[in-house]
Amino acid sequence: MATSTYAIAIGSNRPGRHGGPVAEVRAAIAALDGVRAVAPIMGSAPLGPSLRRYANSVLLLDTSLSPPDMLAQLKAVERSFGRRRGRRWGSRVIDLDIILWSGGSWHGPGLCVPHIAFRERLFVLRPLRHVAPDWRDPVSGRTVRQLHHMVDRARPRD
Ligand code: A4P
Ligand code: MG
Repeated sequence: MATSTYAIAIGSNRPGRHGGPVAEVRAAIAALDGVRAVAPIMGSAPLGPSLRRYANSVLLLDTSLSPPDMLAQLKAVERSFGRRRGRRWGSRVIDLDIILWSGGSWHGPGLCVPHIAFRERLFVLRPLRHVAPDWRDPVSGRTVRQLHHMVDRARPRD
């Protein structure tokens, strides 16, 4: 029985056994249960030391899993995709982060929801806006549309 909804961010900037980053993102979407909406897969410049471009998306899924159990399932998918522990922000076949949870906030060992950095990240907010523009961040009180607008406006333009 579905009791809550999660917004999950997906990122890849390394080829794996499914193909290039876009194929890895597609395969991760297919590996998750309860998926109800998927944003377009978007290319983005890397934030951090990695030089490889990312493929990013966001999906909404309905589930009865608690946040720690949801995270455990995401980590199991990451492992099955061959992700290895390495340098923080290093290249990765697949990265799955919990961005928002319909239950609001969750703070526990190794898990913080909403994701602490999502409000500043265009590579999360752009796809998130496609699937959940009206979802209100329980911490700032702003909608995803408003958060996206703020970051997009502050972005340097050439
Ligand atoms: N953790 C705590 N809260 C959460 C949450 N809400 N969702 C803990 C998922 N995990 C959460 O994450 C480290 C630990 O954070 C987890 O073990 C979990 O217990 P990780 O995914 O294992 O390691 P990481 O991804 O290397 O570190 P981190 O800090 O999550 O990196 P980010 O912030 O995910 O950044 N540039 C572009 N363009 N696109 C990207 O997708 N991604 C990153 C990774 C950097 N630059 C990028 C992109
Ligand atoms: Mg992560």
